[in-house]
Amino acid sequence: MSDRILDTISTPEDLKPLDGAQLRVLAKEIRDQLIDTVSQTGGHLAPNLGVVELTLGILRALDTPRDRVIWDVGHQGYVFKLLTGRRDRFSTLRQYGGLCGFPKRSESRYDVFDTGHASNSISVALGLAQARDARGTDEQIVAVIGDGSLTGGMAFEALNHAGHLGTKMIVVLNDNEMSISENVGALASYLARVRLDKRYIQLREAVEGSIAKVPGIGAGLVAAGEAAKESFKQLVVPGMVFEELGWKYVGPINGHDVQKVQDAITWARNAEGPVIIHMVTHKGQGYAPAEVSPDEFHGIAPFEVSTGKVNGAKGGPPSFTEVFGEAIVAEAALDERICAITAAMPSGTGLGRFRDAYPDRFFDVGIAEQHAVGFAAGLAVGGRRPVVAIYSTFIQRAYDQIIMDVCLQNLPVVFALDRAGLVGEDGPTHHGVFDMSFLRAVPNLTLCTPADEAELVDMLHTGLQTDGPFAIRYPRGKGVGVALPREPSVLEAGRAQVRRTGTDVALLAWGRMVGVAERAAASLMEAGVSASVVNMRWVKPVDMETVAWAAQRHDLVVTIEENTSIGGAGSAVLEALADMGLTPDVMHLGVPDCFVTHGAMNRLLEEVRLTPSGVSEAVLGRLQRVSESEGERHGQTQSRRRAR
Ligand SMILES: Cc1ncc(C[n+]2csc(CCOP(=O)(O)OP(=O)(O)O)c2C)c(N)n1
Repeated sequence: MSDRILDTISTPEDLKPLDGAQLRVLAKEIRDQLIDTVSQTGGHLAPNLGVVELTLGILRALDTPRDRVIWDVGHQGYVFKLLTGRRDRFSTLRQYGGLCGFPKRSESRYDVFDTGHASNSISVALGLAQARDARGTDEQIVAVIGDGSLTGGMAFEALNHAGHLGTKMIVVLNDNEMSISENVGALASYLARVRLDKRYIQLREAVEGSIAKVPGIGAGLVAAGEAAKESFKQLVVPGMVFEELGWKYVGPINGHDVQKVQDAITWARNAEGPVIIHMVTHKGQGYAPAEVSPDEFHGIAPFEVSTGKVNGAKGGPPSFTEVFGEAIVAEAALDERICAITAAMPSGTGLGRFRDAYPDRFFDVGIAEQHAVGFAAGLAVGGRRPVVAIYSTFIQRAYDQIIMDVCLQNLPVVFALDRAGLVGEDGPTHHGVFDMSFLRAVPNLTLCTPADEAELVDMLHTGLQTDGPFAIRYPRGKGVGVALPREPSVLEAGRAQVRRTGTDVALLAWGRMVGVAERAAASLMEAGVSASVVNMRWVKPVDMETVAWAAQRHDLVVTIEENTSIGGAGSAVLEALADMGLTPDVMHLGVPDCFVTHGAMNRLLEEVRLTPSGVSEAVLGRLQRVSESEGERHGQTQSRRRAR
């Protein structure tokens, strides 16, 4: 029998009788559990280690699930999951069929909102608070947002709106000075001043105390009116920026002290209007390797607990991300106009070397994808050659800026869209399966996808030589192991590469699906079906000539893309066929019209049948149906003839 306190916590109510000593033991048990599980499943370790006491304090002060907690991004919600009835399933975290790595309403009634993309929690909380007021109920609404996520425009927009409405709600600002990497921006510097400058706090206490005590002066100051009071406050009150926006500011508070967290929330729940509580925490708290490298342990693959080293064989081909990171440094050496922009993900997008080599040409704009694209547009108008490196899923935030700020004006901005396609354990909030559909609708944009890492180098080079918007989408994970070009080449836009010529079926594939098509062709061959394989390379412009060749020389044309099957590369082929008046038998394979769950990448590719066997079975099934229906037609014709 376990004697862990953690094993006695079935609901947050079980936390309430615990005393300070028991809470400290529980916090240690939670950290051990987090480390143990995430070392096996991989996941967001450092953010969760940093919010153990903060989560305990919130849950003790509130009455959940009646009171509502919204976790911004949601990657720091593991502790919440452990304490809200999901401890027994915690080992299934991020596994196929197991607990999601982010809040999920379908998983628990404690999860109020499915999050994954940053900076929307205050908006959602405000909506919930307005709905509560309209209903006339009195539950508390709490958004927990990190200092990194507070850099996102949506968070500012919501602060602005809520401050104006004066709606009762609580924002817990979890300030650990880190986004994934070090947090950036003027607001981060402001928070640092508030956090670090003890003089603010001492001065505030001293001055507030003395004003109250000295007869005449304190009263005189108040009598001098609001203006004097406000300018005086500005000097001495931390968090004045928030106060000016209509929020009550509380803090800074030690977010590793459960009692202090609990007291602050309890105070805020009785206050009028919107309250922001500034809590200071340490990312990675309690596990030395994560404390030393909180960025590496932000999201980590399975690792060895004693050393903090990631498991698995080193070596093998470099990842697409690494190849991009090297290629852009090489390009920048030859063209001083080239700039690189990341939205808070310098290492995730492979820009670490660029940042070190060209600090003046490197911009981390914070979690601000819309601004990143608008900013790139300005750079381009000013004669620079910006490369915006953003994951496929997060560029969704900047669709309007892509259309209006970049493409309408045909500006030379290169979009390097990493993590395109399925991404595995992070699940539906992170799969990059829409970009081909929403990007190919935009005029002036060229859109391509490399089948291997060598092509990525050439495509980046091609993009930088192109006088107009250019997007490259490439997948998470390792390349296929081909040699990289010594000198990158310019590829002809809209020219596909035929990799194998057959007679029965044409497999037209994009990106990582080219390798899948090649393997499918090999197994089709064994089944007596001869397949051509084309690396289509370009989504826009699509290669009309090759599409026509495929249609005219094969019984069946099959399109294969790691993107939603709606409106993507396969649709481009269908449109091309329609435009050319060609009507071959076509099969259209892609991610089905649903949100694909989380789990190991291979498992997910299997689920959507984008594997060699999935493709070959689909092709054989179709050929079989075609021959059966032809047989039927043939049979009908025969019997009609006989009847005549
Ligand atoms: C729109 C969007 N862009 C980028 C990301 C990737 N991302 C996930 S967490 C994170 C940093 C969040 O920092 P913070 O809010 O301070 O939380 P912490 O991890 O420090 O607790 C980033 C950039 C995202 N989830 N959503």
